Amino acid sequence: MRRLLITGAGGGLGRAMRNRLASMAETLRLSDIVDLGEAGPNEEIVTCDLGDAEAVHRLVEGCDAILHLGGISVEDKFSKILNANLLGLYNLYEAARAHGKPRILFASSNHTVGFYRQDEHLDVTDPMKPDGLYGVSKCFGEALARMYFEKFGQETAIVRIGSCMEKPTNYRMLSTWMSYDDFTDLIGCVFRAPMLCCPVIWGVSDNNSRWWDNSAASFLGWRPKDNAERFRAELEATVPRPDPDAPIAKYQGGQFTQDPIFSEN
Ligand code: NAI
Ligand code: 15L
Repeated sequence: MRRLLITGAGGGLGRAMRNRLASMAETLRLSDIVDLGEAGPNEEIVTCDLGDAEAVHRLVEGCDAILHLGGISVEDKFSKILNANLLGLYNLYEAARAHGKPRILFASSNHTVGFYRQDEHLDVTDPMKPDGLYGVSKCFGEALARMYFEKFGQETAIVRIGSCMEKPTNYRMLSTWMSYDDFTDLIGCVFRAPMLCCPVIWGVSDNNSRWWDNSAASFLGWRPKDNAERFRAELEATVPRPDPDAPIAKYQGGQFTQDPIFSEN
């Protein structure tokens, strides 16, 4: 790969992936609205608001692949979600269409299905049940990706990430956690696959208590190696058990199901 664009490179996942993906392409083009520091030897840094169509066109030009992590990543005011996650995604796909249709990995979220209960097991054919406006924006993103695939042949891996962080920090994450190493391997599988199309993939490690069935994506050859179970004893020693009726113990989306609709004022 000559040039891999990473949007949202200044966020939690972007920062974790920056070094890990350094060898995946000759050049990493890193983009965000926040400061990304100095460019490394094989890096280019581009400050770009995803809501700015012209800037996004310049950002995408010359890229062979896009890891799209940029955007609002939690519940927030609708105007902010609208700019970054809806308008921003439209801008990204229009730019990709104009510049050779580089393959895209879209960071979707478990919050597209947050209102399923934790005792339900899902595959990618189950209807969406978003748990807030953030989740709805990811449903929009998944639909947009699918439309660009059907209409223009634009390939996207839609990855419904569970909780991708250093380690699980609550009991729910024993089910939803994905390690940085497993995500790195998944990114490699997505960008190396001879044919991708537009699959939905659950971004989750090989956790004993996971809720999501990834068999429809087995063609990618991604075999997550980590398991959140190894953190169970540490959690039990440090984190109190939640009330079984509390949202964090009841719904797959956990606390997001209880977030208010934020006022614009
Ligand atoms: P984050 O919030 O730490 O990073 C997102 C980055 O996007 C930030 O650096 C922010 O400055 C940038 N951004 C926001 N608005 C922007 C705009 N208008 N234009 C350009 N850049 C903008 O989020 P995180 O945790 O790194 O997640 C990355 C992606 O993965 C997000 O799309 C998130 O929704 C998704 N995701 C992450 C999960 C996780 O466990 N970390 C779980 C599910 C989905
Ligand atoms: C997400 O979609 C968020 O971006 C992330 O911050 C986590 O909260 C994650 O889901 C989760 O559900 O744990």
